[in-house]
Amino acid sequence: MKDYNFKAIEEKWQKYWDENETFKASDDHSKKKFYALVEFPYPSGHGMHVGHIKAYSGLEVVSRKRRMQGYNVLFPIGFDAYGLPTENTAVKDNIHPRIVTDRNIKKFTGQLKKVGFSFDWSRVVDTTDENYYKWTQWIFLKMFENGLVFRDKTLVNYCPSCKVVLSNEDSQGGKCDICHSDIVQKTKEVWYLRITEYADKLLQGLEEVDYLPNVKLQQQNWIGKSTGAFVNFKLKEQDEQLRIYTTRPDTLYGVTFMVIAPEHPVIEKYRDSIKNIADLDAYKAECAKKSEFERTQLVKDKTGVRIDGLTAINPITNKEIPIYISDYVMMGYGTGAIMAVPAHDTRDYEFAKKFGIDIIEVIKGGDISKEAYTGDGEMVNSGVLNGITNKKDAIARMLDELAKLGCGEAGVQYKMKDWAFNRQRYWGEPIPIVHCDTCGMVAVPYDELPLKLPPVENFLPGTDGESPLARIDSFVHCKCPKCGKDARRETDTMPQWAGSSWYFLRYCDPHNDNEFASAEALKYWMPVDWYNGGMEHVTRHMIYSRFWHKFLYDLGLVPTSEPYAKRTAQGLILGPDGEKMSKSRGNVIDPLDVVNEYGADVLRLYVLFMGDYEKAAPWSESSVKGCKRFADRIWALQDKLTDGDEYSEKLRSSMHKTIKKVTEDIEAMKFNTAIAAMMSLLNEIYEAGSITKKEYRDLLVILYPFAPHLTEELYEICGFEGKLDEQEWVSFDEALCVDATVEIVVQLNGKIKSRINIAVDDSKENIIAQAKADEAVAAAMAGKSIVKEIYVPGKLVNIVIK
Ligand code: ANZ
Ligand code: ZN
Repeated sequence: MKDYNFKAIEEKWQKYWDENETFKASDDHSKKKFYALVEFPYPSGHGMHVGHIKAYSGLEVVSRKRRMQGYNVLFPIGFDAYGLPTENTAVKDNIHPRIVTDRNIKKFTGQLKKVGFSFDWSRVVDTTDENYYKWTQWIFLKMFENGLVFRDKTLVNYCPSCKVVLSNEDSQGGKCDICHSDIVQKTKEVWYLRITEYADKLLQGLEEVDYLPNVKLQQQNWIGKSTGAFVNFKLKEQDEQLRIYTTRPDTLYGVTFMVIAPEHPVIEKYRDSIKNIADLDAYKAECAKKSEFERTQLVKDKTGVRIDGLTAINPITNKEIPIYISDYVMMGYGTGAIMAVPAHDTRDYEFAKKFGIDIIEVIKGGDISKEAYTGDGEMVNSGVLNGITNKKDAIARMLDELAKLGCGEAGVQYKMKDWAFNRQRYWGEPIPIVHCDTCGMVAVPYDELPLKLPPVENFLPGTDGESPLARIDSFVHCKCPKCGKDARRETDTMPQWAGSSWYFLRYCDPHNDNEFASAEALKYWMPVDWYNGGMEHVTRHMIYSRFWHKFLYDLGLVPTSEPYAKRTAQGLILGPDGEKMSKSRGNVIDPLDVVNEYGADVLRLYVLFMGDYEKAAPWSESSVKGCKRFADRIWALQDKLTDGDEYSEKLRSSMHKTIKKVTEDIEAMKFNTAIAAMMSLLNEIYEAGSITKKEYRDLLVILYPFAPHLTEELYEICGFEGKLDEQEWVSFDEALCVDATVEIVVQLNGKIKSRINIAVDDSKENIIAQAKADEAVAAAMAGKSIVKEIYVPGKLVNIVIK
């Protein structure tokens, strides 16, 4: 037997797969297809992380198995390459981001190949490639044409020292990530995509897909649909209505005050008639310093200021009620104004207690002298609603009433906001819009796409938060595509989420110059059958891409309404210390170190063996060594090989059971138990002392998706027919997988005395007789009389003695 020289073996097979394009998806659309998608990496300068390996290894195993099961498998990879780290390296080292990106992609490609992933390397996409972002711009223009793109003012995080607009991630804790000075909020006009128009479709679509329950839940919460009513409250002093959003119109009789967000425009509008405007201004200035999280999530005393000079009238009772401003009401949700019902809303209750406002009970069931009652019950003090005993009927009745009075109607609200779609940096897709004084915003004509990123000398953002593109006169100055007059080009670029919003479509037909993908290719490959990725991407990325896909579906450009039929997620790999891996902790494991020391097959086995696939698990060097030992022992089986095209008597049942377990566990992503089953089969083989050719061959087949290099090599060494990757998946006989015998315990007065093997289908009498005949049991029973005999099938015999 030769030594297990994993380095040479892995190199040999990687070269073979590369040269033969073994994993290239076929264009034969008559075959049954399987499209497995993993989240394409951002090619950072640090190279691959072990997290990438775990994320890709799951569907890697499924894909290899599916090919053996006769599917035409599409398992593509690409690079999500626009983004800040690359740009920051470019600025720091004064190298063009294109060069940095190419260098990083090369590094990632080499690393991915070294792990032996069976990606289709002929379909690699790079979001920063002109032939790719041309279509990102094209889809954006389609959205623009269809009214889904607009401009609006927003507050952005701005660093007055660096003079740049920062993302939330780059300005955590209110400090600039680059220079650590205080961030200020600055008003800026930016681009938005009207994703809220798709809120209902995004919600409803979740009913047709097979996502992990937690993935669905997170998306539902992100969309955050709320059903309620809009109600208009008249102002006493002005000819004006204050509109509120409530989920509880049934509590209108209990409204004793109103609260509006400190930024509510009504304050500016009636500035001159508000007597305490200085107090309001001061309160508002305090609020501007706080984040939404600080305002709404932190437990703290309620604060606020009553508006002196504006009074509201409850439309149902016609009573006058005071209006306050308070930071617990947000301008960005509903209408930025609420009707407050202190008896039945906890926040309103705290506020009323602090400010000495009336609390009127309208639902029976609690004790409002102690706290707000938020449960259901009989309506009281509520005019037309009195006597109704449940929320649903009371709401319906109140909606009728509001309609009659003409002061309110049912409505829905979403937590999800429109998507701020812009960056003021260089390394992103240019937004293909021209500003013309006469025509307004004009789309760059489709035949001028891609609108290329111009070469620049200096990638640093411009002052006042302008993109570096704003400094390039030849880019900015252009003619209006509509009227031909002088115009200015938009200089913002798209956010990092743009390119990943449709990459799964490009994989279907990546080299198409005329369309983002042909209808035929899309019809065959879509939807993605199985998408696996991180839990951190199930809201933003997945919602954004489902939105783009649904938009294209509405235009008739993609064949399915949902892009992903199934979605799973892997758990994090923690450092050996059980903490999140990070540079500063010094607990980062480099996957390439593991490949060099133990081999790619061992790395692959280990990341799948380390625990439940979807749970977090710490790195364990000793367990890596355990996987290496397993690989070594598989290799050494060559020496135990005997002729025989059948399973041996001894191993037959174990072979069938293991094949069944591996076959089923892969589908359920229970990779760890699949590997454990092969490990225990291996132990049995060593106990048996030999292995037939047929047994070895079939073991190599089921181990192949996990450890493809090792198994391909052994398959060749043993002289089996063809190449392993061309073989069919092995089948098992269900009848031979049932346990014939099982071990049960024998107890005397409830204490375990012995264990015996019984035939599962044996009679109760025989089994009890067998138990009593056991040496240890018989000895302990000598001279005692039997009170009772109990048999729990397949588990135990208990004999009660005196
Ligand atoms: C009266 C009321 C009575 C309310 C009651 C609740 C309970 P969701 O489910 O999240 O949609 N609200 C409305 N707009 C708000 C804003 N901009 N900032 C803070 N709070 C706001 O919650 C809707 C409820 O949150 C609304 O229903 C309103 O208070 C409050 F017994 O109106 B409710
Ligand atoms: Zn024009």
